[in-house]
Amino acid sequence: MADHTAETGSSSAMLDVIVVGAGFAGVYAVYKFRRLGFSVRAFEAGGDVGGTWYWNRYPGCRCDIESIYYSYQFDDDLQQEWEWTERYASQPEILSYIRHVADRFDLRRDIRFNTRVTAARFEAASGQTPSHWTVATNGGQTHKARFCVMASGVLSAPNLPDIPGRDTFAGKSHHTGRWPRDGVDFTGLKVAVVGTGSSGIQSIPLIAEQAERVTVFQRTPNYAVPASNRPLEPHELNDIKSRYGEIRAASKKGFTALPFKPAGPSALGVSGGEREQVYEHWWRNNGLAFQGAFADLLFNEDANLTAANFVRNKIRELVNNEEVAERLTPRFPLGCRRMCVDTRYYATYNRTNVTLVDVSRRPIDGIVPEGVCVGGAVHAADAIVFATGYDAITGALLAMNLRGRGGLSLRDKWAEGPRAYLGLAARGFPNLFMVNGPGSPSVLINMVTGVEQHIDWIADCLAHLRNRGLDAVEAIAQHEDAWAAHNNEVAERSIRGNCASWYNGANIPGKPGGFMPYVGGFPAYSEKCEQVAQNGYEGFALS
Ligand code: NA7
Repeated sequence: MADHTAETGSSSAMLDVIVVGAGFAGVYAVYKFRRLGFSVRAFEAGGDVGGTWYWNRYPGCRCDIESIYYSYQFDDDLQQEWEWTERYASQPEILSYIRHVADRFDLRRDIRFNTRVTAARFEAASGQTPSHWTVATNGGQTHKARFCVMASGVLSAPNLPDIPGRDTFAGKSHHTGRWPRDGVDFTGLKVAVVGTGSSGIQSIPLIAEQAERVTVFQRTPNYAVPASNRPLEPHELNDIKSRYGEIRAASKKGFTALPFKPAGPSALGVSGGEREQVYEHWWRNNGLAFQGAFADLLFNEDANLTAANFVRNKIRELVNNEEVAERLTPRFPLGCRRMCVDTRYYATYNRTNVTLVDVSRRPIDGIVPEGVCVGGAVHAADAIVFATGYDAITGALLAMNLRGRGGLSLRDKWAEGPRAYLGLAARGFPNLFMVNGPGSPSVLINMVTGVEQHIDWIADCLAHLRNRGLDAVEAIAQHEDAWAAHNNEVAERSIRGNCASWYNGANIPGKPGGFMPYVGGFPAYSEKCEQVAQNGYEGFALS
């Protein structure tokens, strides 16, 4: 399907809402705001809807949340008519789904594609002009809207490490998050893969099947559990559809907005044999939810160790070469960095055309025309895959040069680390909302459910302002601080707060620290948001 053309011409008309991004969040935002009678326009840097699923076309790219959950629930006809074909949907299928949603609700007419927002500035009310945002796009155009909704994605600003000589490489190199539309043929090539996070773990087995040789450069090994992907049988899908309401309701009660219930409150409260049985069952069946097999796995180090050791043993069983197995074995607590789901990842290291190079102690020295240098030795490569991740959660927001009240830049406000009340709004930035901003559960939960909750909350807030003839909404400092303190406190209670990871910005040199996503779980978070709304938007100044 052809991409859409870019935005042309500035607009002097004052819109109600500008939405930045047309991934799952932006697409739903356009639908929702339009439905409530707000004038809305979205700007999207990509050539079509999809966000993450538009850009990430690397081999093996697949969602790590099951399709039947990783989908919208706002329209029952939509969820009844869409037929997921696999337990975990592949990137092409998710992209088709979101395109279908855009077609079905005729959303594209309010989205400008190939249009990147380069700056946005808040203008206080003056005379007859209400307070508003002026938004600049890459063609030099400007647009005005009373409200801005940043649906710009949390894993959308790629991290391409500054490795000396990167631009001298003679072959082609690709970041997994900017994969060519027509794919890449690795047949007969020597391929270097840098990075063993989710994108590396998903792509390495498929690249290894095609390429002549694959050399994987691993700085930190990660825990991966089997996805156990398979086709969804029609009878399963029909059963799900007949109970969708019930399934969605149960999901909203789940800590991660998924309907999994732990096998017990504590991994330490059952016998060793019973625990192994539970782990074996969850390992075989539940993918990412493995880390919730017992309720205390992410809160108690001793409990966590039992699950970590279970996976470590699995790695030793799956990888024939003991030394390679050791290198692939993570030493940090399970779940403290984003866990991965895999399909034949560990077994791929049993192939004779795959080599694992440990760059944890001795980093990559540089890239030369012929390949990748480590410890003075050149590992020959015809192509490099950078599976090196993202400037997560804040990267896309900070790239937009946002300026709030009095010209305050978001970068300055967040110089010591990001803070946003409920992860939705930052003091000094009136009428600007973030979807999945720092301080919201975002990447720790089923993101589609999180996105719907955020957009619904923002839409209700705008309707509240409209009904009362109000002009502006802004987070109050004391509430923003209290939320940041609460966020830190729950992160400290959790195992997740204990590692260097992209959750706390450690993957980006110079990025200020602090655990960004809210660890308190979806039910507690959504209840808090509801309470805030019911109390007349407590913690926000309305004017
Ligand atoms: P991740 O999970 O951030 O993984 C990036 C990987 O790249 C990780 O293994 C990094 O090692 C590695 N990396 C980054 N820079 C370098 C350099 N300079 N040298 C060697 N290795 C490097 O990104 P993904 O795209 O895999 O996954 C992102 C999320 O998308 C994922 O969690 C899912 O939610 C979907 P490090 O760990 O920093 O030592």
